[in-house]
Amino acid sequence: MSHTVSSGCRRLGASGRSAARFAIATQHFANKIAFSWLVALIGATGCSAGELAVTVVDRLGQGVSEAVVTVAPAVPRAYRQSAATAIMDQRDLAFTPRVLVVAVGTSVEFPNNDTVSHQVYSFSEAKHFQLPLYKGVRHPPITFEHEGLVVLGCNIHDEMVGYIYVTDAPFFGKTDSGGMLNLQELPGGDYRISVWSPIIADPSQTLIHNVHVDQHETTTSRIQLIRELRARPEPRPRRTDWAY
Ligand SMILES: [Cu+2]
Repeated sequence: MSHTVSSGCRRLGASGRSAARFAIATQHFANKIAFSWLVALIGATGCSAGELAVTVVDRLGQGVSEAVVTVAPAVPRAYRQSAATAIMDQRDLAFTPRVLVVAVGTSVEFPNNDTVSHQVYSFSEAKHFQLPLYKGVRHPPITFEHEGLVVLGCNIHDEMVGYIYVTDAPFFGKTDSGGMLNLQELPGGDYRISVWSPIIADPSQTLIHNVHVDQHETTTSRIQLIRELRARPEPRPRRTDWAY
């Protein structure tokens, strides 16, 4: 992994404020990037924050897409997260998106826009729930109050698997098709980057990297995996405690 810092201060001003609002709005739709209200406030004050560009590459240097990247201050500090909503749809006998990353406290809808009924469940420690067989009639959203990985299954279609990564980190998102994620408006300081994906096989301790973000700068961090990607995603936990 390497870190570099480029010079130059991107003027935030009005465009920065719209970017922050846009980022908050995208949380509702694509869950690409999340910002706390605090960070939005800092963005509104002008050029006082830095950017962090993270790239996740495999052993051959190819970008790894749809990897979850979370960035938290090395020294924990309080961030007030906004109450957010997100969507984990079901289409063509699959969860869409396959991987969703949300802040602790986010409510997630499971609308089922498929042509068949699904019975979605999770047995993960971070959240146990089950949505009785449904199609058309929506269940109320499920709120994820605890940090951790929630692995989704469907009781009808065993091949369906999806992941909700619930984080209390103030900055997070998923890498794009080139393995890149840009996070904006980070207050300067030391941060801890964590990476997760159902197809990444590296031990979790090697997927944590420390980085220093300077105000007014763009810091880049390239994280190269040491193991080959999994051919199949990590399996979901066995249904050992079916209690519904
Ligand atoms: Cu199903």
